[in-house]
Amino acid sequence: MTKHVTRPIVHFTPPRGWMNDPNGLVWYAGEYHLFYQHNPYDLRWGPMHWGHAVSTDLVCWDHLPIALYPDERGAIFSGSAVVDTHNTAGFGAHALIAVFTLDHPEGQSQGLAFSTDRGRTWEKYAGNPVLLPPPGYKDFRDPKVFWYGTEERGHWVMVLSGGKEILFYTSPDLKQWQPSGRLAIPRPAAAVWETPDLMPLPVADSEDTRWVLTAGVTRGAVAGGSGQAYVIGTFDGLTFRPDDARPMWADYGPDFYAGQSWNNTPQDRRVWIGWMNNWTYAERVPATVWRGTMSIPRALWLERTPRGLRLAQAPVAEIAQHHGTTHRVEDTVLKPGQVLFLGEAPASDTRVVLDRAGKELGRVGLRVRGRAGEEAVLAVDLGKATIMLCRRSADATFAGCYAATLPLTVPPLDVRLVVDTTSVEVFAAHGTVCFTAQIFPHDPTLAVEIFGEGFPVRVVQAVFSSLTASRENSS
Ligand code: DQQ
Repeated sequence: MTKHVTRPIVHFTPPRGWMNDPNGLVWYAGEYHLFYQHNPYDLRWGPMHWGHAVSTDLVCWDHLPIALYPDERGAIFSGSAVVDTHNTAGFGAHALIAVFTLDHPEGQSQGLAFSTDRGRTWEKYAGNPVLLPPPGYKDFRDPKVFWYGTEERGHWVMVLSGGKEILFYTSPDLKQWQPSGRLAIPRPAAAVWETPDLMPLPVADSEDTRWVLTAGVTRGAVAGGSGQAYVIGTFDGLTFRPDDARPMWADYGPDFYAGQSWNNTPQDRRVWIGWMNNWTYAERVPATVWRGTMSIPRALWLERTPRGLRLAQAPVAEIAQHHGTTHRVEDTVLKPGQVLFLGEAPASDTRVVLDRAGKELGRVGLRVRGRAGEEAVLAVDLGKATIMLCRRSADATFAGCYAATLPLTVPPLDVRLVVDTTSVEVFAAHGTVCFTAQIFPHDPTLAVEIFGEGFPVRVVQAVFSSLTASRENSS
């Protein structure tokens, strides 16, 4: 018997069929475009198409017809999209151009498609493929393309996966590409890199900007299976040089993969989104009509910490427009064993600031509780500055504990928790430690509460807001 699955309220899901990686993220003429790896015929991965949706606020999405279908050159694997403001490619000024991998039994190559009607219809470039792999490269996929330089003077940059390496190319017109660098980042045994992205990010409380290279690793990630890594460094328009080649984890939970950021966003705001899943079990996640959910879109920046620079993330500010009932608690001391109920809803956004209540540092946690006893528990040891998310489930596939060390001096500690019917996303310590995990409660009404252990803890502030349904996601 197939279990009923409730659609998330503020997270993107496809109308039907299978979805994996986000693709072609670009803002144009007031709309955020979200394309995605899509098999419309099945609830499993298969012949890859690009599904398509648009949004004006990154939370409410309107589904559009499938943008790209497989053809004789191959299935349409992951890639990106740009606005060709100055018509460098010759498809028209301000054309939207998608750059994607053509996956064919004979090999992987890169192709183009363009749209001159705000992304409503797409035409594949007759000269595809535009880029073939160097000899010996079987993995050659997931091109992230962006414009480097000033609006008048610059070039296109492509960063893509070469399996064990990240490869860099440049182009004047998106059609002719020259290799400009390659980088081997240490990776778990037998894993390959996928879906890289490269972006400048501001350092909080400074005028500084650093470049960050992100990529997914297919196996052996911090929470097991696939996961999302990053390195910080410099980029000269040709190639990226890491400060320290050892990758760090963008998310310590099991369910954030193939993260990609939007091109061309107003005010250069950097926002990314990930596929909220793990290749270890993605095809076994409970499903009826559709399978696959995106993370909440997240703003990105860098934080200086005693352990060095760290990637920081927060749900996009637009999520606040979807706050419903709000419950606020100010300055309360939580005794050991005490539970502070904050609220109950299928979807919620909780912000908490915790501090010491005396000399001794207690343990404190946030519990997400389903009505049939399911739990996801975030536990923080303020003394050891460690944090752990545990999800319990009747199905061992979706159960486990995931841990991290907080890079900032705590307390005080800030935690943000976004819950949405089948998922929990945690943003702790100024967003420097994130956890994303799917959960599968029988009843999607989920309570959020704070509990203390060991010694008293001060809840400086706790604000719980239910999240209200968006137009299409709730249908
Ligand atoms: N998914 C795509 C590939 C990519 C992988 C195929 C990552 O392009 O490398 O669906 O999840």
